[in-house]
Amino acid sequence: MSLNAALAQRLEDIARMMDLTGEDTFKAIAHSRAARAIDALPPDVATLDKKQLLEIEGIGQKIADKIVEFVQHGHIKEHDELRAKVPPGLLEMMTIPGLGPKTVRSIWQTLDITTLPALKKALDDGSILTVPRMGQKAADKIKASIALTEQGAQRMALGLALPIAQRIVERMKKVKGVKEAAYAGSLRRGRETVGDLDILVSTTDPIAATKAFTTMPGVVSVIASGETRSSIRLAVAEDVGRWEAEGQRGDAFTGPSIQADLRIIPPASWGAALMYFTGSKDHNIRLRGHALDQGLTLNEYGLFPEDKSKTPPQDRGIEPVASKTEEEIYARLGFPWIPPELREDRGELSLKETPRLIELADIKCELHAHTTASDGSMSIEELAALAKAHGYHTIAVTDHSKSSVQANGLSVDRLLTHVEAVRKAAEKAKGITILAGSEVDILADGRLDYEDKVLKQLDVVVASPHTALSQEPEVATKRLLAAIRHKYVHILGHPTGRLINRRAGLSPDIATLIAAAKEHHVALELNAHWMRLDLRDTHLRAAVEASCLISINCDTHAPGDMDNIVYGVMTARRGWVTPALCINAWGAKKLDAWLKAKR
Ligand code: DGT
Ligand code: CA
Ligand code: CA
Ligand code: ZN
Repeated sequence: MSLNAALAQRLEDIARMMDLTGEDTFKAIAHSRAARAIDALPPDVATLDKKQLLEIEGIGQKIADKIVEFVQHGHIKEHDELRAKVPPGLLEMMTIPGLGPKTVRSIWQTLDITTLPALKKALDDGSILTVPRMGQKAADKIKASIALTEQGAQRMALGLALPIAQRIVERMKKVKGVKEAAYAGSLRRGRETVGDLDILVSTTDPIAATKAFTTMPGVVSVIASGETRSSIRLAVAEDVGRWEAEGQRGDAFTGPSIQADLRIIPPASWGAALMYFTGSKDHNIRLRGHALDQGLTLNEYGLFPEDKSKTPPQDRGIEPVASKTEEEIYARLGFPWIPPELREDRGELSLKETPRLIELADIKCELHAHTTASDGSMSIEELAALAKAHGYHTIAVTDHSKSSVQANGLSVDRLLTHVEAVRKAAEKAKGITILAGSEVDILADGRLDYEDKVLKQLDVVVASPHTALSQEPEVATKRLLAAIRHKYVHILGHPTGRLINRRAGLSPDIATLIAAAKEHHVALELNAHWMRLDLRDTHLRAAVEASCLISINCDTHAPGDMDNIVYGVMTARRGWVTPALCINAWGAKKLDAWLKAKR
């Protein structure tokens, strides 16, 4: 961890411990703000003197003294004192979303609970209900949140795992003797979260490959290291550049990590191994059943004649009938090549040919994006330039509506001024269509955040739920139905509002929403941000079955956000989405006609 990161963590800990000990809220907030300032600081704090520290916004006299103390002595006295007062388990409890300092403090003081396991016990035996202002509903919410967090600790989001796996594969490809390297497993199938990374390598020098794998920067422990199989745990940080440096410094790493398995594959069985380790297990089992029906046996070495021997065929020198590529193995079994995203035993082996699923290159517009008018970081022109650089024909400017106060949502007056600015920019822009729209809040009761006469003036309306995300399912269904039936709504944005591993979101009756969306020519969004992926794969599959329109959007706030489209496309493919049903894959004319049909 860099000095800045360590200091930021220390200040944040102080803030949270102040909250827990019931100290002045403003003091706690000041420490939190300083922590963020330090974390975002490009230069190393050790290179700054006190005067320079005071010039940083968010750092005052007292905190500057603590920073100097930390740089000189490696610790902060106040931090040590607070640590003596506050049991460390309380900080862990506060990492559970929805468990704020007030609640944790109150649980601590009433029941003397200082660890997460003790809290879970109190939730199970009901003693939690003796805590002031703690009702059954609140207790249930905490319980669900703990379950979600624990699950999240085990499975990593696709958007974090994919770049790590790509880096490993690139690295392995450069190792002496390596012929092929690829990631397999749930990651290749594009699942929204992955349990571990499965890396396959075919090489003439297994020892070099194993060594390169187990000594890679970021390795925090080597679980196993053998001739054909190794397992490591890798440190994980979103900032991959820094991650590399950390591993090299050999710091004892206590942050999040992920397991990665390496399997060394004989070149002749590459296709069979890739297929086997891509899974899913259920797909493999189904496929093996089909092989057996044809008098064949399939394993990670190839497709062989079945001869009922106890010793595996490859160990008896028997030649496979297919093994080199996935295509030839599927073909020999009478199937078209099945894209990895479909390999979940959800009917994919009934396909007569490889379906033409949506691809990255099909995406030609972004219909949900924010500018500096609300909570985005780009101007209208910058956003349009970015979309153009992605090769898009259209970008929709859809800033937040007035109820989204934290997101700096637009009042009607501000919206109308903004629409004018968008139309001006659209007139000047070359080679890209800029649409004036809004991401309008769907209020808790299903009403929209702007009146009809305002919405009618917009080229595109994305209606999304942002608040009251723990509504009962029936209430949520009614709420979202109202938005779908609204005559000016084009797209239902991130319909459930879930955040992967963090927030369950709404649980509406999806079949009802799909039927209504189809009837009212509304597109259901697949929000491509890897934290959202909302709607999820199974929902999309149901929408596709009903020929309901889908819109894959990045919900762009900052320049890098448009790159999240890869996760959206992977998820869409898992839902069997075709270009015909995805409005972002349509040409400009067809899209324009569809949008105008609602005006
Ligand atoms: P994950 O890691 O939980 O996100 O899911 P996967 O699918 O990556 O599962 P993993 O890492 O345990 O195994 C990778 C693939 O290897 C899996 O998708 C299918 C194959 N595989 C593993 N164990 C078995 C097994 O016992 N039987 C069969 N048929 N295939 C297996
Ligand atoms: Ca895996
Ligand atoms: Ca694995
Ligand atoms: Zn939104």
